[in-house]
Amino acid sequence: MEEELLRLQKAAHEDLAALSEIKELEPFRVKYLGRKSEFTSLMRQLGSVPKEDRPRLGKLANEIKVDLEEKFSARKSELEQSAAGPSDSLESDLTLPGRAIPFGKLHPVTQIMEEICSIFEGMGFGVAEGPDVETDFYNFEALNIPKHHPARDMHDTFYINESLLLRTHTSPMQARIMENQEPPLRMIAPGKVYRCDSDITHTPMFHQVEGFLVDKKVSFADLRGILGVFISKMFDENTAMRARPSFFPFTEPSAEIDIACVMCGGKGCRVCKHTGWLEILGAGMIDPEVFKQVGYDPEVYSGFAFGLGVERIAMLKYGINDIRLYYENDLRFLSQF
Ligand code: 2NM
Repeated sequence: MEEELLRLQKAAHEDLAALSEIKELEPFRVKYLGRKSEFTSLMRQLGSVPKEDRPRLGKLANEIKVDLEEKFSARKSELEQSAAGPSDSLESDLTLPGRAIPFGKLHPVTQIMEEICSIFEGMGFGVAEGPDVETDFYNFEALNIPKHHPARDMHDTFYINESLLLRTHTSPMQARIMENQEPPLRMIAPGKVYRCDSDITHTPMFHQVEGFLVDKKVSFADLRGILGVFISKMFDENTAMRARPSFFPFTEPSAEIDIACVMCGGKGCRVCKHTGWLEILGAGMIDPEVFKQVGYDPEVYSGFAFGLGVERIAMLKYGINDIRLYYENDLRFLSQF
């Protein structure tokens, strides 16, 4: 009896390993596990074996039955899996095109800011960033804008308390640099600035790049030279520029720099309000009062400084007419640049 059982188990293992198609599964089941199988009839004969052998043989027969059932169902799922084939499971269809990974990109304001900085770096300027929260002293006092000076009204300042505020320009950083370093110096200060103002050409936060150059015998011609190179690299190479007299508390004389309108080339259009010119930055020769504040001798040193609004330059370059578009986070707008 025991030999019979083990022989049957061995034969079943061999048959099972040889199975190669789903349709062979059922005949195998009938042959080895069905009601009329040799195995079932051996089980029936258990009743007639000597009483002392019955428990041992019964246990063995059961173990073999469980073993065959397990191996049968494992083989069954193997065959079903391979019959399903790769085209039914998307993950392994190697002919499908890959899924594209969308790339992010820099904000248009960041792109223009980096372009401006790299043009000035190309002319030997260093780059320094300062704190957004400034003291009244560096934002105003050191730049020749004392308390109650009417120029403070121009800035629409966000105050934090009596002596702290959100910087209204990045020039406080330049005052800090002049306090700590001796000329010759040429630096730019890029960054966020804040003014309480909001319409289609103003947002309460915007970006500026301000720069300055200090040495012996620096003149207004140097200012025109450096800014002329900047304009020809930032816009078309032959873009015309002009300087108009203006006023800033920290420069004397002061000027507003215009370029020939990028839309009409100077003929006059809606963008330039039919003047043919666009204002792109403010500049001037640093006021001797600023030099005194930072401890430079205005008899020995002179220098020029300038400031430009990054959003405005990006608007002119890309033909954008509403500054608020930059800050609505609409990817349909942002992904165009
Ligand atoms: C402007 C216009 C004119 C300016 C002045 C200075 C400093 F700190 F050197 F005095 N930095 N930037 C300046 C001069 C800024 O923005 C329209």
